[in-house]
Amino acid sequence: MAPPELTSIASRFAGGESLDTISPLGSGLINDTYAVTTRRHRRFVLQRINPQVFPAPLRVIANQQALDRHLATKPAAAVKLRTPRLLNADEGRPYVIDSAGDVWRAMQMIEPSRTLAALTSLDQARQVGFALGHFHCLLADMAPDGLHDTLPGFHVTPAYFAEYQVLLAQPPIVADDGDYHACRDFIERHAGLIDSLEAPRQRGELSVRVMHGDPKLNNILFDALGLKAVSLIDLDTVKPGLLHYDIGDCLRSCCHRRDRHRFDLAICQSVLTAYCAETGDSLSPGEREYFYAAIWLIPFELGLRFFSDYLAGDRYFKSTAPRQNLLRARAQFALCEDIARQRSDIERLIAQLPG
Ligand code: GN1
Ligand code: MG
Repeated sequence: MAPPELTSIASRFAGGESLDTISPLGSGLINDTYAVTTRRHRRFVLQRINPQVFPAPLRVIANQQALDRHLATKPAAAVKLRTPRLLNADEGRPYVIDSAGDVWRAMQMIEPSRTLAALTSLDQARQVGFALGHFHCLLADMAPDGLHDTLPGFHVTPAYFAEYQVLLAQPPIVADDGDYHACRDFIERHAGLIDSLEAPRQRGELSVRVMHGDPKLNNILFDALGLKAVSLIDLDTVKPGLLHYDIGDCLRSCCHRRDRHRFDLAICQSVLTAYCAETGDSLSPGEREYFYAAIWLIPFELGLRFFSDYLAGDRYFKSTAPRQNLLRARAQFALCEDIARQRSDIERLIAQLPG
C-alpha cells in the first residue's frame, strides 16, 4: 500500500492527533499489521484484515465487539487477562474501508508487554496454561451460535485434506523433489488420523464452544519481565469450535524445540497442568481423552495447510522465499513424528492431570 493512503487510514483512528511513526508489527502470516505512534506518544495497532482469508472482514469486527460486550458483563476482578479493545475511527465506526475496498481496524496496544520467541522456564509454561484456561473460562458462558463463523472450515482437518486432494489432482506447479515426496508420503501414511477430532465431534463426544482459534505462543503477551501472562491477542478466529483445537495449537507452538523438532514433554506437562487447574471440571474426562489426538493433529493439520499452500502457489500464508511453505510443512511433520514417538509418555501425563 502506498504510504500516503496508509497514513491517511491511520490518522482516522488517531482522534485528531497527528502521527509520528507507522512501522510494521509482529510476524503474522495473514493480516498486515502496523504499530502507529502519535505525536503525543500514544501507540495503537493498525491492521488490514486479509480478505483472501476472511471472507467477511466486518464479521471479524462484529465478533470482536461481541467478545468485548461479553467481557464487560464480568466483574473487573474476575477478568485476569486483557484483550485488545477496538478503537473507533473518525466516523464513530470501528473500521475504515480503503480505496480497494479492504477493511482496516485499530486496536489498543497492550503495554507494557512483550512476546516470547520461546519458553525458557516451566513457570512461563504454567502462565501459558493459565492464560488459555482463563480465556476458555471467560468464554464458557458465551453462546457459540451468537458469533459469526469468520473462517468456515478453520481447523476442520478433513476439509483441508479434501482441498489438498483437489490440488494434488491438478497439474503440478512445484518441483517433484525429496521434500515434496517426504510431505506427500507423510500425509498419505497418516490419512487415517485426519478425522480424529471431527469424528468425535460428529458423534457428540466433543462439544462446540467459543474458542480462540490461534492461541500460539506469540499471541500470548507477557509482562515486560516475561514472568506473567497479561493478554491474549489476535481475536480474529474467536468463533465456534473445539477447545481441543486451541489446546493443540498452543502446545504445538510452546513445546516445539526447533533445533531438532523435539516435542518438549516437561513444557507440555506444565502448560496442561495449569490449564486444567484453571478450567477445573469444565472439560469432561471423555473430552480429556482427546487431548493426545489434538496434540498430534493440529501440527499435522498446519503441515498439511502449509504444504497445500505451497502446491497452490503460496496464496494463503505470507512467505518470503519460494520453498518456505514446503519447509514449514516439513518442520510440522517432524514435530508430529516426535509427538508420536512420545505418545505413551504424553498419554500418561494426560491421565495424571488434576481436576
Ligand atoms: C496464521 O497470521 P497468524 O500468524 O496469526 C494462521 C494460523 C497458523 C499460523 C502459523 C487465520 O496465523 O492458523 O497457525 O499462521 N491463521 C489463520 O504461523 O489461518
Ligand atoms: Mg492469527
